[in-house]
Amino acid sequence: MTGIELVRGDITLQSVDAIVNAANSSLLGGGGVDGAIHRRGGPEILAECRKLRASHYGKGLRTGQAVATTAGRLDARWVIHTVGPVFSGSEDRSELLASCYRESLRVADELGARTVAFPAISAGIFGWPMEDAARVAVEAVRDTETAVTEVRFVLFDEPAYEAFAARVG
Ligand code: AR6
Repeated sequence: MTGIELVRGDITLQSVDAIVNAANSSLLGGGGVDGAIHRRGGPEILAECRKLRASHYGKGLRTGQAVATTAGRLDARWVIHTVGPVFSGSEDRSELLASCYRESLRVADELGARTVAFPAISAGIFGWPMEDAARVAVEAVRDTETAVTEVRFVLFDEPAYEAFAARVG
């Protein structure tokens, strides 16, 4: 069974098998968690992302999909990059957001990762309201069959932590 842990803090400081990155389809880095992961993880991560782009994702990694690289200097074995949907007020994109969690766990299973840290995907630059991002995240993890034993949501600030705590109970 998968246990859900909540931590308030910086995901780049976690010791886990895999750290999930809220990336963009270019896989070439950005702001938010993505920037922090590449900064602390070092250039090895970007080098692998570039290779993946050249070999498989010339058109970019699609929204809701996930792919793994080395974790470079982070205290983890892998970074799993996933692309969340940009929030839309007119269209329900929650299935794509749920897919980020499911696909990241599927990749984690392929790797043999047992402990996986997630940020609140799409809840920053991509504009998803935190309460709803937490609902989708927790439901998606609970609905996924996986050999991962611990999913750790790492929330950057108190409102994010509270939103997830309200869902996890
Ligand atoms: N540790 C944990 N959570 C963090 C950290 C950190 N070090 N830094 C930020 N957060 P975001 P998105 C929180 O914007 O919305 C990038 O440019 C943040 O407060 O990182 O999926 C990518 O390249 C928020 O709650 O990801 C994409 O272009 C949550 O992590 C785009 O941003 C997610 O915020 C992705 O946007």
